Amino acid sequence: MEQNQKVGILLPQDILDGMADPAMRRIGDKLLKRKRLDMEDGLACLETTDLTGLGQLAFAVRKAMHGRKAFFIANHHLNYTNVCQNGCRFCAFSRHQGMPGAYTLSPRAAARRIAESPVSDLREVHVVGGCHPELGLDYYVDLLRALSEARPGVKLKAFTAVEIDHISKRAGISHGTCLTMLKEAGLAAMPGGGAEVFSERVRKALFPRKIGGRTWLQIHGKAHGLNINTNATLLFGHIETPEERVEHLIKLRAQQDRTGGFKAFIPLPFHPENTPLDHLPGPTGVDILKTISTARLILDNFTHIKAYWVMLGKKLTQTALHFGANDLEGTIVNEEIAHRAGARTEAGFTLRGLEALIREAGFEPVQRDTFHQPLTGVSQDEYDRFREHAHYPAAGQTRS
Ligand code: V47
Ligand code: SF4
Repeated sequence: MEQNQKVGILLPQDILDGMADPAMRRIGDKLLKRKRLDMEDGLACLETTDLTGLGQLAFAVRKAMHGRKAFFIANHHLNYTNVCQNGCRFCAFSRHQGMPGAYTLSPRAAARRIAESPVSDLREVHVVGGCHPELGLDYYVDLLRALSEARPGVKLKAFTAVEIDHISKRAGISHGTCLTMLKEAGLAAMPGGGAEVFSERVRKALFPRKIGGRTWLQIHGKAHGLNINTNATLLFGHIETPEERVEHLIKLRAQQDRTGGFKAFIPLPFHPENTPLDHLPGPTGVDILKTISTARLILDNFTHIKAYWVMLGKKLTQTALHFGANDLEGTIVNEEIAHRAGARTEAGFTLRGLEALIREAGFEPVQRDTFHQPLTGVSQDEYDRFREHAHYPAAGQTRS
């Protein structure tokens, strides 16, 4: 489906008439008329007590776009360093240089890890790390080159806009030059992390050393101009208000109208453990589902909404497929960021495990590539041949 193309949805009038919340009926009417939702609609979605009504609306949109397909990818998450100078208050992953537990992988060690990845048919490496105060442009170029050589043909979805800004500043070059050089070294796409919430109030309180929303959006726009597809995220369920959440979604939608290169949106529920915000409870399951549905409805120009199983857990991920999500991210292998902050999910899933998760939820699994193209030629027989257990064993913490 083309970006910026609003889909016609099927919502029988009796279903709309039966919805308990008049706001959900009004929004359903707008969707049928292909009208764009606004701040008031977004707030009504987040604040409704009619979770099933909201879910029906989001499911109708998801069904019109993707039928019962649910996408996933054979990928490996690699965090090359946890050393970071930003000290965001919601982060349990980063360490200051020299602190116990701080690590930085050499490009060779990172490449070895990917060469030895247990994912049988690896398609993508998701590469992110902290803003290291000493690594130079050469390190990032060498890292991408080493990873490309480790598993030729595998696509590198690398570096958030926060890292791009950091690398550019340290090298004294523009974002555009930095992205061009990294693209030449093998960067195929960019992940959506680092967006947090585009609210200056929240930024000042929780992550004052990180780039603001305007710069984050500019960098993604620049990447889109260079034919680098990117993703977008929202970190929610901490101190942000419902207005700030909806404003974030509306800003992403406006950027997508301008530059069109976003592939997927991933809502990230805040995990408080081991962070300075561990007194906060994190969002409830209902809030997570509402946020996924609201994103599906507001982001009419985003094709894919990911239910990130690492942060949602298996059961809520399966439910999220009924509330607007159509993608699960991937096999991942060894997730660190959410697990340091208390995620109780497995570190990774096998292809078979993801496929089973999707089927159990009543959907049709479709393996995809980094650019969200469905892969053909991966038959049920091939999955069966892998004969893997559903999860990878928890990886050790050894670093070089
Ligand atoms: O940038 C950090 C967030 C992001 C916490 O683009 C936290 O395909 C919750 O962006 N609780 C990393 N969230 C994850 C991410 C991502 C994951 C999967 C796929 C893609 C994609 C992107 O996680 C960080 C930050 O925004 N984060 N700490 C925490 N305590
Ligand atoms: Fe650093 Fe990212 Fe953690 Fe912020 S969220 S402290 S930028 S690693």
